[in-house]
Amino acid sequence: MRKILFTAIAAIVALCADAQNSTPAAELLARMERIQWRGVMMGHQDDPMYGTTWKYEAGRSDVKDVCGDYPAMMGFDLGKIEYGSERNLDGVPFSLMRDEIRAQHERGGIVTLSWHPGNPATGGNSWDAKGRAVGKLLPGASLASVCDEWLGRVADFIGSLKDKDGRRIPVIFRPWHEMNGAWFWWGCDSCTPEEYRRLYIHTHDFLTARGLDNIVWAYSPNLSNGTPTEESYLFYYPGDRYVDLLGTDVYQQSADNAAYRADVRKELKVVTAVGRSRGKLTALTETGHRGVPYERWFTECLLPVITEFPISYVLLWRNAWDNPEENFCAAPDKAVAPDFVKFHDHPSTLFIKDVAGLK
Ligand code: BMA
Repeated sequence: MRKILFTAIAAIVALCADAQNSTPAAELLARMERIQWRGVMMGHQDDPMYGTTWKYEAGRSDVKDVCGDYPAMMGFDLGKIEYGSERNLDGVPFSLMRDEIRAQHERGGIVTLSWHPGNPATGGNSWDAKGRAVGKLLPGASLASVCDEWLGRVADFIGSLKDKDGRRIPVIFRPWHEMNGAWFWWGCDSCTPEEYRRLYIHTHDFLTARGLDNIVWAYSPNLSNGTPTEESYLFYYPGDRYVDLLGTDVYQQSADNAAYRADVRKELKVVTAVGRSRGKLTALTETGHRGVPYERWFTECLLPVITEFPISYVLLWRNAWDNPEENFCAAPDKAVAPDFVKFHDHPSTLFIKDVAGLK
């Protein structure tokens, strides 16, 4: 009798778990929660696309060239998809992006997407903060149809991400990032917090109404001015219904390594506290020191701060092939390469070989 009861309970528990995890997004979230117990996943923007000395070579990666392992996370950017362009704002073909997302998924890794769209009010790029575009994009406003056309193109792309069995590949989508800074047209000088939240919610509801069940939603402000509080961190927060993962973008701004560690600590302290109280995953959604001028940056600047907090992942920004100054990760020709190998070998950092088996 007892055995039958236990079997029945186990079956019900499994059914409930199945029902909860029945979408690709829910499965990814559950998987990331499990992986977080093992360490911090390392991520790199545009990793398989180009490196400091090469571009578009199948299978290549600066991270793999340095340490023999792909990053557990890869980031890609949708900028210019809104215009129906074949290549993104950095020249990456969207068809190749789709292939690389599938390859990363098949090797057991995870993908995050950012989006640097043009300014719909001025025709400029993301960094053209003029024109009060956010208010104009909202439902019923003058550019509402442009907004939905653009979101439709994002939806088409994310909807087209399928594995070999035709199942949607889950991705972390991180739209409208760094909104507390003034540099983007969706930033703090270009809209009210209320307008911002409405744009985020509209984006969420639009993609959800298109049937996309493969999106994990990320909220990711930039490093705060001064000391952040839970309240300041949540100033633009659209609400728990719309967000799955809480992040922060923090770059090293000077040669002062201690100042970088202090900046990351002050942000992650708040982000992980909010994550704990709201039951959300957390991450250092963008970081790096342009050019990585310090030879032990990975083990002395990044490692100590990311291992202090229960975050899911850290994403290093790109190693641009066409702009020698725009590089944030290791590469074989860089002085920081041996230090990156040590960072890779540390038990708390997770690369593809660490996570592939953790389903
Ligand atoms: C920025 C810079 C730009 C790039 C953009 C989108 O931070 O790296 O050069 O175009 O990200 O990748």
